[in-house]
Amino acid sequence: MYTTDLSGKQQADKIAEDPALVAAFEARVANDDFIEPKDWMPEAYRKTLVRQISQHAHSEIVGMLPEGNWITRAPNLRRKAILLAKVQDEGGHGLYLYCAAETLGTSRQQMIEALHSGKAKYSTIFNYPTLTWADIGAIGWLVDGAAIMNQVPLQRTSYGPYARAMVRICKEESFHQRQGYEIMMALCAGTKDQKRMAQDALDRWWWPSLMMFGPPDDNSPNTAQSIRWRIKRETNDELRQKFVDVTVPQAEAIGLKVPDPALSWNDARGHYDFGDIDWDEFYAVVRGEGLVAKERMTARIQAWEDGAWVREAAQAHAMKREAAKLAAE
Ligand code: FAQ
Repeated sequence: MYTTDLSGKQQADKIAEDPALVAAFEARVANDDFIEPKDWMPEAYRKTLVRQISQHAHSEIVGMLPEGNWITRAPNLRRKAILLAKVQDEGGHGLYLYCAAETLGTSRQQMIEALHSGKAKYSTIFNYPTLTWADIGAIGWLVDGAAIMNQVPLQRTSYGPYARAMVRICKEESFHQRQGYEIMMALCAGTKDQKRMAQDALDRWWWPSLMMFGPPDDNSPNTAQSIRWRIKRETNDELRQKFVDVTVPQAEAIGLKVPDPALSWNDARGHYDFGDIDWDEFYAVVRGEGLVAKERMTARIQAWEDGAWVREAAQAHAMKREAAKLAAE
């Protein structure tokens, strides 16, 4: 596991796992206090956070790629401007999240290296291709919709910097969700071919969107502990159910059919029942066997290398300013 750099901290850790410190930490979490970067925390809590926050950051950054492919092909100037702004927002989300993870003692460099070497995960959803313009609508509606469902509770996650980053991210994601749904509405109100494109996008993105919430609770190794630490506020299955419940009526409202023959409203439960998710597909994508996994990483590494001159220029500028400040003192 690449996560937190423990070098030079072994001694501190021995003291750190003092039961009195653990009890005080747990009492604060139980009291819904935020844990802040300088507070003592169990090493396993720190590692879990670095894992989740860095994976989240990588997802935002890799998530720019499927939509970025369509900036030059957006159907008009208005759609192009909106898509540009959305992709830029995702980049911003990645940056807030990398900053939040850095407060836990892992450098940005380590996290980026872990992504590029294939050690770090990012959301399975971004290993599916965007074949038509309707896919941009489906991503906004379903992928951002799933992201919000997962992220709203994270505004109350127990680690302060992560919770605060989520506030702005959620506001922007909800805007993204609406723009995606609006693209789908326009396509569904258009020609027969446009409506067919919208249905085809829903058919391809529905199941991968349900997979975004992670494995079922009885097969999720991290959920129970993360719920105890109040890192996660709701389980994978609870969030997936909420997503299905709000999204199905949205599909029906624009005349689209969710591609699940087992989908039906269950009056007794007050929820939709839905069909089995193909978990073999999910685990294959997690293992790096997604349809466009290789393309995504190649594009990501290329962008990183192409941007080297920007990072160098920014660093040279910062050093120049620092030198000027020192000279003036
Ligand atoms: N993809 O025990 P659990 C977005 C892994 S942001 C890949 O249940 P946990 C914005 C999991 O890491 C989307 N891997 O794990 C946007 C773990 O492996 P590990 C990202 C997955 O952490 C929109 C293993 O399976 N959002 O879309 C996935 O308790 C549009 C066992 O799983 C976040 O990251 C998956 N889908 O729960 C951008 C939200 N699911 O690490 C552009 C924050 C599970 O032990 C365009 N993260 N795995 O080796 C979370 O809420 C949680 O980390 C979960 C997973 C719910 C994703």
